[in-house]
Amino acid sequence: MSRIHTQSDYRESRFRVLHVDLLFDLSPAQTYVRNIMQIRALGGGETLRLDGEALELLSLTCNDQEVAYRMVDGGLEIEDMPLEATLCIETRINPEANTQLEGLYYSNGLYCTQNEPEGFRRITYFIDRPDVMSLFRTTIIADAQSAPILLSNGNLIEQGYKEDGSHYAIWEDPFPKPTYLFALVAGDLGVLQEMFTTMSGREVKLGIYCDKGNEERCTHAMRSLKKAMEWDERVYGREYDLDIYNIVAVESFNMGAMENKGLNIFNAAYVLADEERATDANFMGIESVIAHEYFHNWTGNRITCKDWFELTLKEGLTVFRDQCFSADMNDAGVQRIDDVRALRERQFVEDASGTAHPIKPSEYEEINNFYTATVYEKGAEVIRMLHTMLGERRWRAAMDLYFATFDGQAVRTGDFLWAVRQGGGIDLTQFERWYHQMRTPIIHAHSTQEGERFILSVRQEILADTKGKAQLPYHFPLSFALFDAQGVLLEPIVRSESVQEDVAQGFLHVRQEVETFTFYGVSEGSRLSLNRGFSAPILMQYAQADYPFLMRFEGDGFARFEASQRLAQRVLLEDPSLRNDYLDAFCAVLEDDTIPSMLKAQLLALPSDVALMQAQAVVDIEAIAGSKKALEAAIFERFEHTMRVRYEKLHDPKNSAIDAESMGKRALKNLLLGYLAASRHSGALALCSVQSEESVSMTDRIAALSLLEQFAPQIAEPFLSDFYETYHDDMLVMSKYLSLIASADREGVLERVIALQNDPVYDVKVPNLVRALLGSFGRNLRRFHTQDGYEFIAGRIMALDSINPMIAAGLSGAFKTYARMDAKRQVWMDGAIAPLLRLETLSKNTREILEKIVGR
Ligand code: HT7
Ligand code: ZN
Repeated sequence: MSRIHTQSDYRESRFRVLHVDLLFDLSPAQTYVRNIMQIRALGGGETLRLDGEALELLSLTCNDQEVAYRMVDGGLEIEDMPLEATLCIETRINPEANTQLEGLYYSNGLYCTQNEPEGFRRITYFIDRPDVMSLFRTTIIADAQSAPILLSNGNLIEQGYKEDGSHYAIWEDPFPKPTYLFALVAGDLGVLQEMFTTMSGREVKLGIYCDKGNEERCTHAMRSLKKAMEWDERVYGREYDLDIYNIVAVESFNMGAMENKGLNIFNAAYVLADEERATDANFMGIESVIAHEYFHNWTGNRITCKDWFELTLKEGLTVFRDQCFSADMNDAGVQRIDDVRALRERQFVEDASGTAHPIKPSEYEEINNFYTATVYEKGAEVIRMLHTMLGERRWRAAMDLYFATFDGQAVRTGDFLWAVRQGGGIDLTQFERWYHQMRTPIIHAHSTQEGERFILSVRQEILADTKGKAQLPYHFPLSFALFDAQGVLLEPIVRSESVQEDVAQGFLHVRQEVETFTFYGVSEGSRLSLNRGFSAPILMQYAQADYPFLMRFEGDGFARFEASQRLAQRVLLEDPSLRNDYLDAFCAVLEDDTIPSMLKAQLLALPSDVALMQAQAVVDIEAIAGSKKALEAAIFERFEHTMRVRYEKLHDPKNSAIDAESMGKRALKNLLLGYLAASRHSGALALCSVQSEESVSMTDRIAALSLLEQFAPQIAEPFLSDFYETYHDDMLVMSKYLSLIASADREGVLERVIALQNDPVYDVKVPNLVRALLGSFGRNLRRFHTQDGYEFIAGRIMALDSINPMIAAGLSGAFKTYARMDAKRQVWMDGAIAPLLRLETLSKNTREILEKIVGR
């Protein structure tokens, strides 16, 4: 039976589990688990409740005696517990039948675990919550032939063979940890091993395990891991703490990766890469996810969450850390553009929907549904605002204090904010609203010039929450720059009613619902740039912004990108007469050879469909598609020749290197190729064919194939068949293939997607393939948003729900735009979703998401 969990439910556990001795005798359908726990009660005679799910209980003893217990919903209870007890519980589980991929599962010949947030209760009876931390010792027994590699957390202390052909390994983790960080892997794996010397001179053995034969494809991940380890030492003074750091790449995994102590488990998509089969985006993604999981060792593992309402404590902070790492490793401006784009496309959509929630949710039915863009990405933006307001030096002082004070504990965001207040010397009373309120604030700015005075007024429009409750204005840093008419940056003096101690750092503190700032010494004709670097997660409405000017003169990469997107958006949705202004600015950027290619590719791209959908009160799909087509045609008409010449210059078919320059050139070249191909002219399509044939880089080939599939399906066909023939054995490349087909805006996509479900490369039990085929179709603007599209996806959600509810709930997110669709499409969506909601057996994962979307 499901129920709503609220923050006020929290009661400290009356029991500590000091030590756990686990023994696994692995077999695909019948794994035996023995769990011996040393339990200390805070008071005598109390009832111990242990969580348990999908377990076959074989025996239970307390201090070597049979003990009475009661089976309850979701676990069992033992009354009258002594102060000290050794509980021994034997259970049997079926890893092979575990298609929901939580707990211990067996897939593709590999035993593997996923325990965050509540998977451990599917392995054995336990107090399965993040604030109960124990020392783990784990013995794994398995068939030596089929599972020569046996891994768990911590250090390997013993291994050996048994007479029956099995072997065993004993692992011991010296750090107390909650159950969600427990991990076990067993199978026949290859490994790439290297050493890392920490800042204090300790040697750490790094291992990346993968399917045999793929070891070479782990080198980028290994390089990324070492860079992350070095970065955390240099930037945060954090050193790794065990002698071993292992990563395992698995094919069937619900999420991107998992930070289990000393034994990270990764979706293979975030580990394996080589220049032939991975795209540039894959390489970047690997660097970032490897770093993210590594950074969790301090922000998540050493200091963890008191309960799951605190998820953003570890996730928001760790995303912020991985974003800063990626910015340091690559072009910081481009990184920021990518991060903000991802935030807007996922989190802003969520915040505008029925599933909106604060970064620290106040209630949940299924915690798995709260690993969201809001908790992660908006959570990171909240941390970034703190970082901006403190500056680098005070931020580091605050973080040092956080680590020193809470190491080894399960804490709350309140504890973290205490360290920020103390270390940073800042009042966060109003700022804390970012943790408890939802919806994206809309900031209306208006400016006037009076002689040398430039007056800016800012009004916060704060929307009500999903229950209609009014919410309050925020405190946030608003970065700005003023340029004179020639584009020279000014250094004006600012005055306002509120204290503005950080103007010299380039930002204003906005606190009131309405605030006015006066800038002195500003010459006539100056232009203001607001929310530079996206200093706050807001929707900025500043009608007077001079976007063509900012596209030319802004030095901040994000603000420049924003100007180009906003100008294009105005042309596309509001005022087609601005088209020439946009084309002139486009021309200036296209021909400016001082702009690095990667940034140029961003500046010349049109806003995505999702971005445009968000800008409309009621989504008008035909208008978006139609106006985009028209602007693409205008770009082609005016720049065909230049784009072609530049394409030829940038095209370097035998180069698949992943240095910044090569990746930048590919990004720009493929963007230009997109504009050329959209014309459907035979010359442009021929470029795509040639590129798909001669390029050695997967980025180039996928780009060319996607364009052919979209604009000339008959030409695409033989190339796609060839691609399929070459890579049909590679799940990661086949994911790209499925996604390419399901994303194309062409006739017959739905039929192709339906047919591909029966293709031998597709497997409904492999989440990557489901996301690639069905998830991509759910994001296909013109093809998904039809009655047939809705019904198809709803039907797939129903089928998936009994196999893997997390993946079914994830796919349900395709309907998140429900509240802003036109009446006709809302009726279609209602019709598609209704049978799901009528289904009594529907998982609480999927039900919670769909009910919120339709506003039940
Ligand atoms: N903490 C891990 C992610 C994770 C997750 C994601 C979605 C749904 C359920 C989940 N359980 C665990 C990886 C990370 O954030 O680093
Ligand atoms: Zn994380």
